[in-house]
Amino acid sequence: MSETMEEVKREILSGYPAKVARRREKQMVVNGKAESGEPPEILANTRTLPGVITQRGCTYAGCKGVVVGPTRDILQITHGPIGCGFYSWLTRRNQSRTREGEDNFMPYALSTDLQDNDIVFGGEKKLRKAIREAYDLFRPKAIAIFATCPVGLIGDDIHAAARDLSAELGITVFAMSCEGYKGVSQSAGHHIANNAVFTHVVGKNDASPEGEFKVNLLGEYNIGGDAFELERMLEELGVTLVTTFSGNSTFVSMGQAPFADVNMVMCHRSINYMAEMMEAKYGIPWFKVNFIGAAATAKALKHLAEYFGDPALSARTEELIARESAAVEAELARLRPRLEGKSVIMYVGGSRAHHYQELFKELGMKVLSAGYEFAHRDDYEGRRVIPGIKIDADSRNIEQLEVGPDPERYAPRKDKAGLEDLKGRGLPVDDYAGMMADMDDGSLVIDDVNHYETERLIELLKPDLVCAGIKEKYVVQKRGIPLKQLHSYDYGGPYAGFKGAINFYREIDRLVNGSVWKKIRAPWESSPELIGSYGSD
Ligand code: CFM
Repeated sequence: MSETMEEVKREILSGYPAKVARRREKQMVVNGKAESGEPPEILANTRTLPGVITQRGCTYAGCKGVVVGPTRDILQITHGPIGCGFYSWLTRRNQSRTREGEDNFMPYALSTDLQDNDIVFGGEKKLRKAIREAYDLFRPKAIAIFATCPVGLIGDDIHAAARDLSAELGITVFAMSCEGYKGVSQSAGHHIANNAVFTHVVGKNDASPEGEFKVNLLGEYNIGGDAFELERMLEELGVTLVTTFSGNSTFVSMGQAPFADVNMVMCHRSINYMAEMMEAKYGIPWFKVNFIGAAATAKALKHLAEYFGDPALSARTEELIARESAAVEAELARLRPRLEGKSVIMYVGGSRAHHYQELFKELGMKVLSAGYEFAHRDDYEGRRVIPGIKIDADSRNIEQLEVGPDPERYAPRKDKAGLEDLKGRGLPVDDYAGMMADMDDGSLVIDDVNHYETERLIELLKPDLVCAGIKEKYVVQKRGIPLKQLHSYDYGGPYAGFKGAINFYREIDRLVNGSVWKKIRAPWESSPELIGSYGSD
């Protein structure tokens, strides 16, 4: 198969001018563990070539939309022209459940609505006025300010405004210089948000949560209710979820994060900075989990029980897994025969293109090709490559916080020997092995896939299903191939945990075995072809 994939790759690259082909070649890799047993190197986290229709989003999207956005009681103000605020208004399906007496500002979109005049004469005064106005209206515990592109260009000092207003109002006000152009993708925005939340929110609440086993869940954003499903399981196990970063979270719960015994990291890409900083400052270790897929969920829960090493917790965990797996098995027995051998290609974000492969494996489906939009080499090849990653001007642009042990609160939860022992038993402590290790040799791994490549891949690989997002959806479906959105879940979900797995199996069966796709005729199949040429030809 690797030979055919090399051919597929060559064929796609042949459509490019030589310079573009040379660059894209490094971002399209046929997977194989070769002699070393390690996956091949891929080029990632670099600028998208001008003119290419990428799937990526901007730094502001990663900061506001992804990491800080789901925290319901932080009032969030976009400093910029109205478009950025408007288009990030409730567009990501991060759900939240407000409890009695709590604030929920998520339905609102607040923006300073910068005008030409502000661009010329400066928008800082307007921002200060907006913060005061928002405070008077909502009386929040915390306000977060997000900069959009023009703000960085005109040089408004949003951090000075935040400091002054924090002192004036007596609440937490913090700002993030997350201008859209700050990085090569939304990934830079994740890092900026991690830094700000770690500095201004984490550890700012001294009320210790109750519970024998306390955990934080990092990199889970409660899309389609995924986090609700995980909360349910943890509660049944008697494990206290101190906070999630940041699905269904609050300013209050994030403030308590340092009380946790361990951090479980779901989406490594968006939150690994937070995991590392919390370990350095408070001594909380982290391990990688994947709650997408029934087997992966069982593994993650077992790892959690092993971390605590408590026999009663282990017994409860085994019971829960046995109980919930029965329903999963029954559904698989029904649906696997209908899906076995079908193929899928998937290009999503910075973690789901990996996580969702578990569910397809359970269905007996084959992942021919997969890729991330904006992940880094470690998300593909594993964290062992981090020391060798070249720091370029774009990544140097993003502040790397220097974090050391907190003089009062640093308390290693496990000693070195304890952590080594856990690693020896297969717990991915402080580690992520990346996507390629889990993919077949000969599958095609693509970073920052673009529109042209997606079309060519469909023609050449003829997959039964494509997984991507809204930008790709209708182009693919008009060709008579179902597309499952793995960002928004197409208004479905949850897909995490055991119950989520069942939801997903059913959805995939509905899509792949639906008869509607065969009835689709693209307009060009019945209309005469139009042929044109350039005047210069
Ligand atoms: Fe992490 Fe995410 Fe993802 Fe992501 Fe995103 Fe997302 Fe995503 Mo869309 S934090 S990297 S920046 S798992 S919004 S909830 S689905 S691209 S794969």
